[in-house]
Amino acid sequence: MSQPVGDIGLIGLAVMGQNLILNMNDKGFTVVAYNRTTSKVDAFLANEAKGTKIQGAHSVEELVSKLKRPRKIILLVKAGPAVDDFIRQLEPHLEKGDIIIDGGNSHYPDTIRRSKELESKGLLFVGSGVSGGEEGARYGPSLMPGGSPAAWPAIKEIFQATAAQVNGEPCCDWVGEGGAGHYVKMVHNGIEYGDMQLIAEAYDILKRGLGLHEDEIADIFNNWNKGVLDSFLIEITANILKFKDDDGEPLVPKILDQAGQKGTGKWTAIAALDAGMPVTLIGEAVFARCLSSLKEERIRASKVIAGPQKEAFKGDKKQFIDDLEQALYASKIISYTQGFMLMRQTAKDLGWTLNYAGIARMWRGGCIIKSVFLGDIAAAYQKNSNLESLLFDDFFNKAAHKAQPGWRRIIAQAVLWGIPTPAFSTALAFFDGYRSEVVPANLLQAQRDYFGAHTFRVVPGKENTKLKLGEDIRTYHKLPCLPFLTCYIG
Ligand code: NBP
Repeated sequence: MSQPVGDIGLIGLAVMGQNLILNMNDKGFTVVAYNRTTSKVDAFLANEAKGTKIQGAHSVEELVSKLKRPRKIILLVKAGPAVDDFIRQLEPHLEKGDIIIDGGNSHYPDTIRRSKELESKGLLFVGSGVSGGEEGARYGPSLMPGGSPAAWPAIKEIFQATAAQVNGEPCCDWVGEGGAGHYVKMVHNGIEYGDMQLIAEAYDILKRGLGLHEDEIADIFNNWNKGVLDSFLIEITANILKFKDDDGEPLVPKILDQAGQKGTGKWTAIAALDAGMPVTLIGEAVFARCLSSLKEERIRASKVIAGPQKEAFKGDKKQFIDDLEQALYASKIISYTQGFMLMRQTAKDLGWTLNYAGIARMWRGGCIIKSVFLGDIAAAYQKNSNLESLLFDDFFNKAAHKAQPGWRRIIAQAVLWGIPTPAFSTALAFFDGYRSEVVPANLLQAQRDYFGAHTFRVVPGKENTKLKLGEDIRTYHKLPCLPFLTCYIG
């Protein structure tokens, strides 16, 4: 039997799989391709892969037999049971130290489970975020691998060569243990929801507030793309707004305003609730999509619920547009602050060691949220890997301070106009809450204790408060006997 020549195998010849194989082939690796429906292997070899080094396989056994040791096999199939099915099919043909990589959009608890199961059998497992869609897969995605640490040295060369490159650095590094790769990809997707919602709100303010035409708004986005907001999403927004239908009218207003979602934003919001972290902007971005989908109800409501009387803008338009840029920038800082706080908390809870500067670098290219801004985040975590939040970093602290006046003016004006800004507003509410030494949770604690005897702690230095442990505040007010109010000194 001839010596195996395959550097890596890939299962799943849909859009992502085919493009990733072609990309890895371009980088000089010999890839062996397999798909459940094997006719797709033949079609791929006869068409897109014609004239390349790419090899085909018509069974899992044949795929494994064509790979050099340790075998590395990427699954790019529909997330869910298909991944478990393929793992079960592969296992009997693999040996200790071989590596299965799941490059699909798997939910991180599944990745944690799969890593544990395979490691207990001597195999290695990697759950890798792959971002950038079809284009990224073909020419350089952002790759976020995590799982069995022993797998990294074996896959590093292929992964880093295949990933997008920014300033000569690959948008791929080891993320961490267990489900860390898929977790970070999930947060990336959540942040993508947030960025998109912020841009949509800016568009709404310019359109309904200032009354600008799509062409004028596209010019504003093009300008913003030369400054602190320089990013893929701002760039494509300008292009989208310029796009005309056959009648010469902009296309965007003709698109039904009901946003779809595949669930990764929701996963991030749920993960934030589970971790007890205030990732409010991504949450609002998910809810805004939910609200958008209530189209018929909104149409009915628009007929019977009046907002404020619309008044033409009388201020300085140029100043307003500059303020809006700052509002978008500051809100984006808050969204990334929240996303990194979530990853930090989860890493603490699950015992992962995450490389935050590396994560920001991985997102600088090859993915939907790629931006210049991520270079500044990488620099912040490079300076201090223990940063509690980006707002403690000098650069972002100054940026948020500078943006603050315009950010407040924009939200105030939008409120007066009755234009919803859930993402802008929640970002500012978080900012104001985060920078508040005292928040009204003292009253909440008293209420909780009043009706539920939940107890509370007193402020250090106020230990001589009238109320002592086990005493009942209602006795002072001659109130009916509910569960007694208690406090303890903390
Ligand atoms: P799809 O998510 O559409 O999956 C198609 C592949 O899954 C085909 O190879 C298909 O085999 C296989 N498959 C299915 Br469907 N059910 C299966 C089953 N029960 N058992 C075995 N194989 C099964 O492909 P994709 O859009 O290329 O995405 C691949 C992965 O990458 C997904 O997890 C996706 O979420 C993720 N992802 C996609 C994008 C994107 O832009 N599309 C971006 C980032 C990540 P068949 O040919 O025999 O039906």
